[in-house]
Amino acid sequence: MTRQPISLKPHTPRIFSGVQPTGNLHLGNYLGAIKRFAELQTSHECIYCVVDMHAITQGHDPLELRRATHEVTAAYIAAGVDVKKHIVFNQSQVSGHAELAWIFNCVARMGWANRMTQFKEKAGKDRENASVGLFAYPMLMAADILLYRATAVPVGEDQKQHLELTRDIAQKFNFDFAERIKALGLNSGDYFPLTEPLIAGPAPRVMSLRDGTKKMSKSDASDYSRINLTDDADAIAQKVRKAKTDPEPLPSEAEGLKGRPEAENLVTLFAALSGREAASILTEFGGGQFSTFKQALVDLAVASLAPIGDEMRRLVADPAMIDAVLFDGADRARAIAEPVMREVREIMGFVQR
Ligand code: AQP
Repeated sequence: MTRQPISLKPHTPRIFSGVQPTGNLHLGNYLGAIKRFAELQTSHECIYCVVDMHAITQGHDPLELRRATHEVTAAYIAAGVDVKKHIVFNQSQVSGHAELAWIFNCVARMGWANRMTQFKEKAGKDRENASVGLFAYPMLMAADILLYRATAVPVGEDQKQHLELTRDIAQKFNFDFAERIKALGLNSGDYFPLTEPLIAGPAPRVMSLRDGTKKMSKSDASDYSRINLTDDADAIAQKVRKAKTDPEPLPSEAEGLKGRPEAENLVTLFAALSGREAASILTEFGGGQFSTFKQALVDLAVASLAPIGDEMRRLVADPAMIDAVLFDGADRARAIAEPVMREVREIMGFVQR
């Protein structure tokens, strides 16, 4: 049987990104990732995944996983992602993710994976008891991205190290199998692209409302540490009012925020939600009481998030519609992934029909 060589064209600009369905979607997930998903869809071909296989690395409740998968999908749509033009699906429906992850487990080195700070943070002191899946998480993430040969990935700053590992894996794969890639008439030496991290926007790292040195996180025990996308106006108001600050009034210039992580975080949130520069916000609120600034932040956060929360609630009330989006997205994702997997199997020397 003659095989068609894949295109020798440069890689098509393609975005891939994902969010774990692990509950409590928050303002950090929105500003660092989901909001940007919608912005990038006018200039790129986009694939947005609900990474449910990542969500089982630390134990999970199956019914909650389903609910959260619907909720993340609803968040994508509510933020403005066009599911007809772009692809939205859940990872476990496309088996190429797991298959390519295994190959990458064999490409990546233990030393590389051992350096991942997220594993260290999540495994904590009880490393021996962490799942092998949690350790292998970055290789699955590399597979998520490279299965579609994505050229760029919009993420929050916390994912920077994993993206560097993705580039290392792509580079090693391209190098280790360069002869074979060439012999098969596939791209010469750059079968997988070196994916660019898109860590940009006004809030690539939103911090906890209770501790300005920790990132806002889904798994923080305190619900007061984060603003959830589904929080109502009262909850948002309470959380912002209780947000930790220091005794000083806000400075009049950005320089004055140095060493004041909580104040800096609130100003960053204001800037990201309003589209204004920190300098102009401090000109308006500098020297005044935190309470005045916080009330303005409440009004802004409620005005920005209430329509998204309302739309998410409306969408999750129709699970059949959400499933239809995910099924259709998975079909289209598979159509891109399967030819790539066929070539990868060929590169690896696996026998296939
Ligand atoms: N605080 C944050 N600021 C900016 N971006 C953030 N992201 C997460 N937290 C912040 C970005 O959101 C996207 C989806 O994240 P995820 O759910 O896949 O993974 P995560 O980093 O584990 O999310 P959490 O909320 O931080 O969960 P836990 O509590 O499990 O650690 C990613 O692009 C991420 O960068």
